[in-house]
Amino acid sequence: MLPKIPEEGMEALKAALEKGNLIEAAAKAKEALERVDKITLKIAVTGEAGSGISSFVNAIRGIKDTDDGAAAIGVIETTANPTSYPHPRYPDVIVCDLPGINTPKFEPDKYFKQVKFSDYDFFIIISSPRVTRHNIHLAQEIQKQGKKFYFVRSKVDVDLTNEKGRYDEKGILKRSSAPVNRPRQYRERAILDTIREKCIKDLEEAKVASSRVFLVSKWDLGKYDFPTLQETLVAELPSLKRRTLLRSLTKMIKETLEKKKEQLQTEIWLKSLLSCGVAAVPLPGLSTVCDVAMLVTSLKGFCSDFGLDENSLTTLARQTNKPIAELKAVIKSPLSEEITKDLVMKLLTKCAAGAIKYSTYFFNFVPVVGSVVSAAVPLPTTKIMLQNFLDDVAADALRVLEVAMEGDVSK
Ligand SMILES: Nc1nc2c(ncn2[C@@H]2O[C@H](COP(=O)(O)OP(=O)(O)O)[C@@H](O)[C@H]2O)c(=O)[nH]1
Ligand SMILES: [Mg+2]
Repeated sequence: MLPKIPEEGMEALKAALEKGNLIEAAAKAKEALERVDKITLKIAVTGEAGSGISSFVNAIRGIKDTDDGAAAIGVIETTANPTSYPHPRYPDVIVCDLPGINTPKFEPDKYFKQVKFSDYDFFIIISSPRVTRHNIHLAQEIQKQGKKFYFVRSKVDVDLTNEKGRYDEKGILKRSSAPVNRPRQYRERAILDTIREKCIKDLEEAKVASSRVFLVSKWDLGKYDFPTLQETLVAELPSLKRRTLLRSLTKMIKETLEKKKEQLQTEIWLKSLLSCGVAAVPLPGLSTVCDVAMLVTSLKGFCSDFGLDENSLTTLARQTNKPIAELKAVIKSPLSEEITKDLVMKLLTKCAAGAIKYSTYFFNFVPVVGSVVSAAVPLPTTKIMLQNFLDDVAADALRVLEVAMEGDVSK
């Protein structure tokens, strides 16, 4: 299910991949990335219940809690199910009000499955008054999925009011509440900085430091970090969308290549049988040279099935404006041109050791093939070699395309 990729050109991309045409595939992928403005971004607002998730959803949409269509607020009226709201100014952005992670219906260990975290592209974690283990758990899960989040410390008005209570009308610290590290003079900025630093430190300690922390009060959206947060979000939206699109695209490419690999896998048995001479020449030993020649052809075939040859790479490098070395750097298997009889012999020797156990199993069950036992290259070895090679070229093709699409993320 890939709802975020604009449909145009997707069939062409799949067809190019099926043909092993990396050049066309990369071009189609680039075209898809250029349609970035058409993709919808789903932003999930999450956190512990009661920390102000729904209030934040209303705030970011620029509406009052009492307006029609506002998310329900309150200690009792907790959000029961994830609810989506379109962003009033950016219709391709959907803001989702998620239930709190610690509500009875949504237990922490099942939360991620229940609210389908994988469906969202970007997260905002609301936290107050302190960073809890649930907050950390949320951040870690988001990071695990390779997605980004902002950390919002809500209700800072409450903190400021509480702190203010420790100072007199002139802003001087009252004697009764004078622990060591409180400044004598009331200073709002210092209090806010302390809160922010504490959040950052807690997140860093939990190894989720890539986040940004914003201090917010729903009662004063023009103050603290809410304006900056809005600006940051708007500024980062295009690159967030690009990242999302690239992720979906890579997933789709991977699935298509995987399917292609599965199809080719069905041919492996046949190819190994043929190369061992069972189907072609029932004279073991005689066809050793022919066998290897045939394997050379098979491996070259896999390379061209996945577009891994000098010509394709040269064109791809030119088309994507990347040095060919950069594309080659991610390729682990030999290119079509590098496949020789010598290389095949080397690969077979490498696989032979691994095939011993398997061959015992195989020959017990398929006695008819027993006649090739004396052949220079036993059947399981051939099969394993072909299988390994196929796995490698499929993985190489994916990596090459990833490199080819790379530069488009940072734009
Ligand atoms: N003082 C203050 N109260 C807030 C703030 N954000 C939310 N609240 C209150 O916290 C309670 C829970 O808010 P709600 O948005 O429903 O939290 P949710 O359960 O996380 O969705 C409500 O009474 C809100 O008015 C804030 O920034 N400052
Ligand atoms: Mg709520």
